[in-house]
Amino acid sequence: MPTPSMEDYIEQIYMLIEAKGYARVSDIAEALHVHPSSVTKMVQKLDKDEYLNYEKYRGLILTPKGKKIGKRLVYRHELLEQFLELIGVNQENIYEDVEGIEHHLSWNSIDRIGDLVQFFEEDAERVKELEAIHQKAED
Ligand SMILES: [Mn+2]
Repeated sequence: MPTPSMEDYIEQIYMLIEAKGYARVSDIAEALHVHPSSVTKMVQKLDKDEYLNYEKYRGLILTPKGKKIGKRLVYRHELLEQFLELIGVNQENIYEDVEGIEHHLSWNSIDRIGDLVQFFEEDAERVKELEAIHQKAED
């Protein structure tokens, strides 16, 4: 299993490749607000653990194992954003909150949160009822 920090890198690399077709060390460093030398170090570790193949000057590609987990990590992030939005968390808190919790939930919890999001998505009335409770708590 990747560590939380490895997860952040795999997630970011997956998103960069999805968006641009490639992920450069400098792009990863910028996205994660870290120094390029930290990226190089982590990328070498991810290569060793077979999440990606890295060749200096030629760039990196995710292995099937890296792609599979990258996809799940991006799904997890998006699901948690959807969940927080659904329960009425203020927009300005959502991204940072997801970054704070995403690595610390089991996949069991993620899947159950997925069920809950689905429960609300299936019927807009349910969302309205939840909003009513939220409103009452705010009053
Ligand atoms: Mn994330």
